[in-house]
Amino acid sequence: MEQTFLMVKPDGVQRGLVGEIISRFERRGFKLVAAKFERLPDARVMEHYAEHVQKPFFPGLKAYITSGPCFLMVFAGKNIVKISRDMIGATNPAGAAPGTIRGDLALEIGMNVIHGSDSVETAAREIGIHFKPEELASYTRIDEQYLY
Ligand code: FUP
Repeated sequence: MEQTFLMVKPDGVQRGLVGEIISRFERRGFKLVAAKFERLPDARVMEHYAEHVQKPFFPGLKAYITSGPCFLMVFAGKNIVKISRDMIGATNPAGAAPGTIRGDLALEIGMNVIHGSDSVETAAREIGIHFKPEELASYTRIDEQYLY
C-alpha cells in the first residue's frame, strides 16, 4: 500500500492540533503506521528541505521548524500521497480551500501547521530521512474490508 510522510509542525503542536489532524486522516480511512514526537535536529532539517536551503525564506523556515517539537507520522492507503495533499490544501493557507487542514486551521505560509510529501518518490525519501524501517508497523485495520 502507498505510504506518505506527514508532520504536524511546531505551531500545530503548540496549538493542540495533533489529535484533530491525526483524526482527519484516520477517519478518511488511512492507516497510521508510524509516529513520533521530536524536535528536529538542524542536520535533518537541511536534508528534509534540501531543495529550499538556498532560498531566501530558508532561515525563517529553519527557525520555525526547530522552534519546538514536531509530530512525525507515516500513513498508508490507496492514493494517499495525492489525497493527503488535497486534504492539506495549498502551501499558502491564505489561498487554501475551506475544508482542507490549512484552509480550516491556518492563516500564514510561514505557519502552515502541517507538512505532507508531494510525490510518491518524495514520500519514500522523506520516510527514509525520518524513520528507520523497523519503526514502521504492520497490522490490519479492522474496517479495511469496508474501505477497499
Ligand atoms: P509544501 O510542499 O506545501 O510544504 O510547500 P513547499 O515545499 O513549497 O515549501 C516548504 C515550506 O516552506 C512551506 F511549508 C512553507 C515554507 N515556505 C515559506 O515560508 N515561504 C515561501 O515562499 C515558500 C515556502
